[in-house]
Amino acid sequence: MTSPRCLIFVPTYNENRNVERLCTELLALPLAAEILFVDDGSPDGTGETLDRFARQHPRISVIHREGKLGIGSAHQVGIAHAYDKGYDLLITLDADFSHSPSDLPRLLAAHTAGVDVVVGSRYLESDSLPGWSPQRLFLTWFGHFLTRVLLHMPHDANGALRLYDLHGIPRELFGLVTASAYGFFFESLFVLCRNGARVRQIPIVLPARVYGNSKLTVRDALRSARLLASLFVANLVTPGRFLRSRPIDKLRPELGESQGWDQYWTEKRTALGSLYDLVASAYRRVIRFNLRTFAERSFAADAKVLHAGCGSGQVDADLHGRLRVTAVDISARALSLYARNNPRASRIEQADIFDLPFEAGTFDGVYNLGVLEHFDRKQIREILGEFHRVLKPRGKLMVFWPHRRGSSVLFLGAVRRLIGLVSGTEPKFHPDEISLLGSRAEAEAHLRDSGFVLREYSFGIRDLFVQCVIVAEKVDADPTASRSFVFGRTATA
Ligand SMILES: Nc1nc2c(ncn2[C@@H]2O[C@H](COP(=O)(O)OP(=O)(O)OP(=O)(O)O)[C@@H](O)[C@H]2O)c(=O)[nH]1
Ligand SMILES: [Mg+2]
Repeated sequence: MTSPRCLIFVPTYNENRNVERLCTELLALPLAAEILFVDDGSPDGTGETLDRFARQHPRISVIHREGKLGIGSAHQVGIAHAYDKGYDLLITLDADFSHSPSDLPRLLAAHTAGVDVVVGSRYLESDSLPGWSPQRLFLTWFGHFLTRVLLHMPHDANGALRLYDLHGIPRELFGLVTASAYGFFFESLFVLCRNGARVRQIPIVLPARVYGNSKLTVRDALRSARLLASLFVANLVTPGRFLRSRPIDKLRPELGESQGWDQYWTEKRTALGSLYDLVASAYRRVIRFNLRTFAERSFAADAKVLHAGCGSGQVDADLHGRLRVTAVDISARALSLYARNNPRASRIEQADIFDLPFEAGTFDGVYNLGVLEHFDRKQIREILGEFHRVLKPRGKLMVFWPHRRGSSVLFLGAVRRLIGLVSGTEPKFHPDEISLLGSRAEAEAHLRDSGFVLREYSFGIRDLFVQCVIVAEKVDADPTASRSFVFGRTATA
């Protein structure tokens, strides 16, 4: 068996007094690894020193960047390079000798079958942080405490001494990491762990740097704290955001502008938007249960069902074990969220619910949640007509439709007016809801227009009086035939 190809990566910024010795020690290790530096235009001449070494030693190479772009973004460059060049393993470390090159063989030895990441940890043994100032010690311990409690990672998530098994880790996972500065370390380990990476730790001793200055500023620490808080909230509200996406089966760019829905599905960054998301996520737990209950009652096991207007699909996850779900939406952005939240969906494709790309009689069932209220009566009739067409005879339609006097409508309306009074402008939490449902009779009228009969209507405590749940059945072959029949009877009456 050939031994794995290994790349050692080191980011540098003003490390001129360290890199010479570092290169010497790395080259002397009993490893046939290549060594890559990413230097961000260090004013102290680090880049030139490294270039000199690279000329003398073919195993060393240097990437120069224009200015100080951040330690996290430097690591991303190293990672991309390692994947691009087909390395099997990537080892990363700091240049300031807080990570000892002599630890690298131990890091490699800890990489056994089934291990995706090996992390050097300062917290496995006592006295691992000699020579550190009390402030730095406190900051380090506090950071570790927060990543353990808020992100549920028992590891030393803030260190750079790591080994990545590039075959075990899908490259796209690093694309989910957003931090360009020090937050990169805990964010990347968090994303890897959320996607099932197996992490092993080895104890390391991490002495304070001898030469040069720390590049960690108060601003960096605050940025990390903000990122940590936002990861914590996002993990509660939209946990699927951190998961590797399943590919979308078909995109239709010819559908063009998504009528503003792409913008709606772009992650909200405002404080108010986050608050709305937090409330919505609590409610989703209720709706998820309700959806599962009604879906079990309405659709037979293994039924082929269409989720028409699937959005981000945060409540769909329980359905995929029992049903074969095809999910469609006009917004490509929504579909990428759906794909992350629902890796087990049968099919995900971009489509217009007014013009579904499926043959007549394709599905046993059709469902959606919070879609129809955004359209006017004529449009609802067209949409239901399409659902009717793609359903098999006696196929079921299940719709979650917010009620005009639903608790969330009343609550959000009051919040909006209150904020409007205080700030002068009323915020908009979601696209306009022009056709909220008022009664069972209204639901029946909409359905009758399109060739369905109502089988079940529910509005109650089970979902805290938010949405009506309607289950209907396709009763005739063609809604236009149904209408002429009704008119005919009226004419003869
Ligand atoms: N390319 C690049 N490297 C950086 C940047 N910021 C820091 N580094 C390097 O990243 C490694 C870690 O940085 P340090 O300043 O030692 O950060 P630290 O280890 O958290 O802090 P101290 O050990 O207290 O100095 C070192 O090799 C730095 O030279 C950057 O913006 N770009
Ligand atoms: Mg350091």
